[in-house]
Amino acid sequence: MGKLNLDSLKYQAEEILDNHWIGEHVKATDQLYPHQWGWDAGWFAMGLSTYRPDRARAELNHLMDAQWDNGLVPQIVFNPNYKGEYFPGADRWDSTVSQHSPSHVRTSGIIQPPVQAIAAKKTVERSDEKEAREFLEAIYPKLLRWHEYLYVERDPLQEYLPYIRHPWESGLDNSPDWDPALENIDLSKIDVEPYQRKDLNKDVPNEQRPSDEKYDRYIHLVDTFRRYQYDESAIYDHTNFFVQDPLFNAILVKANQALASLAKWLGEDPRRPERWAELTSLAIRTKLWNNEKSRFVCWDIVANRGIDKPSALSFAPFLAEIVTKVEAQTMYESLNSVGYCPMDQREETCWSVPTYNMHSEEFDPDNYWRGPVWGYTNRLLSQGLRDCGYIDKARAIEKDFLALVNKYGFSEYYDPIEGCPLGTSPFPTSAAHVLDLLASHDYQF
Ligand code: 9WN
Repeated sequence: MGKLNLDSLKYQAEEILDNHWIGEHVKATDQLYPHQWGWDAGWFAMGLSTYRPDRARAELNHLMDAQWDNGLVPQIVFNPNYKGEYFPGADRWDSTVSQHSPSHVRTSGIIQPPVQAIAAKKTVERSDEKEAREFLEAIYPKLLRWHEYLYVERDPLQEYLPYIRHPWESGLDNSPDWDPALENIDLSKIDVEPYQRKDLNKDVPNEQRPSDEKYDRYIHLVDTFRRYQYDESAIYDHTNFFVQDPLFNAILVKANQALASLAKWLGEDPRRPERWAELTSLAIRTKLWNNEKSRFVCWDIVANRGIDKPSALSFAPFLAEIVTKVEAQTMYESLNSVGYCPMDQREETCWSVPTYNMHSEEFDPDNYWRGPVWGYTNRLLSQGLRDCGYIDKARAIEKDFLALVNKYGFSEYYDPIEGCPLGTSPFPTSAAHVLDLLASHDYQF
């Protein structure tokens, strides 16, 4: 591996975010995703806060301004200037059918992992005190409402494990984790209303994107949510994709902890988010740990069974230090094994962390979330490993991501064997990951 010029990476990353800044927020990408995305907005704020905290605050404010009055923070806030460029767009979602959606802006009717409180905490820490306070006083109640929505509307079993009801809500759209639960939808009995994908034949080869068969299921879910006017209990009665995801919930634990410390900073009572964090940690450990396989799994609520897949997502509970020392060591050994590119298998024969075990049948090095290395998962896992004391492994994962970016540019994802860039490029979220990483640690590579 050539020497890493970290100053140059930082400069390039800032330039990408600046070039995608459209006045109020970062455009997720020029062609493929020309709107504001919920969890990307959080990651952008983490990156922006390292050099333009004013923009980090604006990014989060723009997203939270599109919050629904039941607390939902949308996966997409549509920009009317790019109407027709993304599918499913504002018309297909038609958020106006919900009594809860905002009237000044159009959004999708699903969510993404709740990273925003974590981003708000970093933004506050990197802002001047006066601006931080003004920002936080306005955004704190919205963040609290957002978490409350998850516990009230998304947890009908009252287990403190909010569900996702669409694979896009995980952020890891077509991970094999969702395949069994998507099978609950019997396509032979459904006429999906006609649609035309907008992600194909663009700047990304079609084989790197999810299949048409997956899209039929994704769009069927969207159409059903709209038909039931985004009423959560009607959706629960009439659809059958409901999954408790360890990654989503580990992020929620971390976000609750961030919210609790923001509450203290403001002089508010931190006990609600603290309690949520404790109860969700406990629920992940009790319900989602598969003792036989020694790993965390997703839970399919409809089939009432665990979905046991060897994906990067199964290591997520590192993130919130949910594991015991013994479980942590078992998970570490698995994460540092040949299926996920161990530390001693170097240089450049593989790159960590593949999003799916490379020795599994369903592994695909080039297809989206079915194998490639992504910044989001690298960032989350390395943070979790650091928190659990696995510093060398965390640094190896961070170094791999920085080296991939250094060698191939700021791509959306990368082939874990060849290392080559995949998806769209430049990808501003990868730039944000790099900036936050460089601001968080001192590296001597
Ligand atoms: C659907 C914006 C988003 C990311 C997701 C990533 C991809 C969208 C799509 O792009 O998903 O949300 O159309 O494929 O999977 O993680 O937030 O960058």
